[in-house]
Amino acid sequence: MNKEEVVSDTIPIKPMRPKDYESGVHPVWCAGCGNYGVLSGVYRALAELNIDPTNLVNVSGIGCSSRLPYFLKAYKMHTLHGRAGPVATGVQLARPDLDVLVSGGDGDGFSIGGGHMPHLARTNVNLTYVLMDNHIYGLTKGQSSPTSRRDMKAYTTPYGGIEEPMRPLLYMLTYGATYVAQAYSGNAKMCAELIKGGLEHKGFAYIHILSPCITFNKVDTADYFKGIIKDIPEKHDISDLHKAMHLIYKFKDKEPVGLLYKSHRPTLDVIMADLVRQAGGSKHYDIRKIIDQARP
Ligand SMILES: Cc1ncc(C[n+]2csc(CCOP(=O)(O)OP(=O)(O)O)c2C)c(N)n1
Ligand code: SF4
Repeated sequence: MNKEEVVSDTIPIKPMRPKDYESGVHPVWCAGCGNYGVLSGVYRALAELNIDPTNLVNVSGIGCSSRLPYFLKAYKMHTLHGRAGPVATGVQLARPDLDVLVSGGDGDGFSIGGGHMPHLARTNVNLTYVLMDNHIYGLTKGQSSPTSRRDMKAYTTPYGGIEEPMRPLLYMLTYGATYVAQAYSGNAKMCAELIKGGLEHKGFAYIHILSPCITFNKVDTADYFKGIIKDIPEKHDISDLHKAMHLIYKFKDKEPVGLLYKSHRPTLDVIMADLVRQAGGSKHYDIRKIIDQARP
């Protein structure tokens, strides 16, 4: 559907408050789960931008974190494990006028969904991806994930893991994401600020949120996460990709929190619209011209 064909509601909405984005469905997360801070950050970011819930689509995969859309007043899709990104890409291309938010976990995004991540970033699809990283598979009761530390003993790795954790921020920078940020879920204000920036950004915005699973990850606790985070210095140049990567290495065992990188290039929907224009595409296009190409 072309943007012109979309009948959009242009009536200004009343000033929204964070609680106006509550869906009425009570969160099913364990008391003390880090994801509450992320949800609160999402509510606040949306309120600050006064986003109309009828113009918002929240797509998730599978996992505890992927339950987030149920708690949010928006159009929503709870899809398949690892597939939120591609489904959200379809939503964004079909309706570029909507705000598209993806939410999911570390296993969802970087294990089963890991094949999609590079292409979300490199195509610069205009959506905001909030990934809740608890260094474990929560919903399936505590198996190690691609971000688990090697020595963590877990459900299927009782003697510790056999491989090193991956580095999500470095991956996303390498894949070409145009907005890369990290926060800790205990700081809902920072979550809100970075999610807001992601929603405002035209392009693929990736927000990595360290979010403790108090029930199954007894190693990477809230205190552990609090101890490893370190603010990105104010003087950091967010437009310099090399400096963003360098900062991650410079911080060594610390995790940088704040906005790491931001740049601009055409988004997938804009490139696709240009392609349609170049090809003379229109909904009135004579389909026989295409079929005739196959004439013997
Ligand atoms: C195709 C498929 N494989 C496996 C599962 C089982 N499964 C459900 S949730 C999940 C992982 C959850 O971990 P994560 O994505 O890190 O989210 P969390 O629950 O920790 O928020 C898995 C493997 C599934 N639902 N579908
Ligand atoms: S199992 Fe872990 S991630 Fe899932 S709701 Fe409970 S604390 Fe949160």
